[in-house]
Amino acid sequence: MKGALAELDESRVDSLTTKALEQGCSPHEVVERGLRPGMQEVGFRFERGEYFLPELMISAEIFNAVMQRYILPVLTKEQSGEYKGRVVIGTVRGDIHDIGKNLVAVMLRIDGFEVIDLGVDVSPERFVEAVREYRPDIVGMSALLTTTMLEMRNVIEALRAAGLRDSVKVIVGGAPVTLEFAREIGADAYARDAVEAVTVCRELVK
Ligand code: B1M
Repeated sequence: MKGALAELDESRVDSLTTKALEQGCSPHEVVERGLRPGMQEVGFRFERGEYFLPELMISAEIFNAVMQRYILPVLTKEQSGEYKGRVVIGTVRGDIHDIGKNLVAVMLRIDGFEVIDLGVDVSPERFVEAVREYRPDIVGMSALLTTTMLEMRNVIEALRAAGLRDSVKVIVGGAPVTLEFAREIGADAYARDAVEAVTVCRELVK
């Protein structure tokens, strides 16, 4: 699946996804062991100059299509009814990567969280405004660029300056983000992937 996605071969990704699900792989395994490594490989090819922006965009389209066709229908069947809390989530300023953030939002909704998705390229001011407006339990930030992950610190600072930092828990994630970085900027939590994000958010609202 990784190879098929890296080759941008949508019909093969389709058939391998179907096969994996039929053979009992969980949607999470399909994403984390097949699709996400495929996207990483596309990224490596981009770094090596073998792929360009159009290939990155095609990989994102294939990923989203497979999610819509196969993964989401299975995931939504697993929906839990119990309300767990409210999360405001967004990709930070300067960053338009949203696939990982969307996946985290979907998994949180399925687990019973109410999710307010602010979208991409979200400024610290917009995060602050949303915390005032929605009074969430948790603020979630995603970043995929080593440059934009630094915006996470600005959001936390802006929340502090607005006197709202103690009213919410902050969770951060995204490919370049680490637990050490999360600690350094004063976030409450970090998650490596969407499933871990759900487990961590459950802990944060306890
Ligand atoms: Co971009 N891009 N991209 N890109 N892109 C990366 C991130 C890159 C690593 C590729 C590479 O060079 N190897 C590289 C960043 C390098 C760096 O900063 N060190 C890069 C670059 C350079 C760029 C541009 C600058 C390229 C250019 O214009 N020259 C540009 C930047 C645009 C911008 O944001 N301002 C750009 C643009 C794009 C597209 C728009 C074409 C497209 C995104 C489309 C979209 O998102 N709608 C794109 C893509 C597709 C990628 C790669 C190939 C794939 C990203 C992805 O969707 N992965 C990516 C390579 C890579 O990831 N290694 C790359 C799949 C997804 C499921 O994983 O997002 O990691 P991920 O999410 C995971 C976890 O990280 C975690 O859970 C998710 C699910 O498991 N997670 C959280 C994410 N958010 C979380 C939040 C949480 C908790 C967990 O709590 C709140």
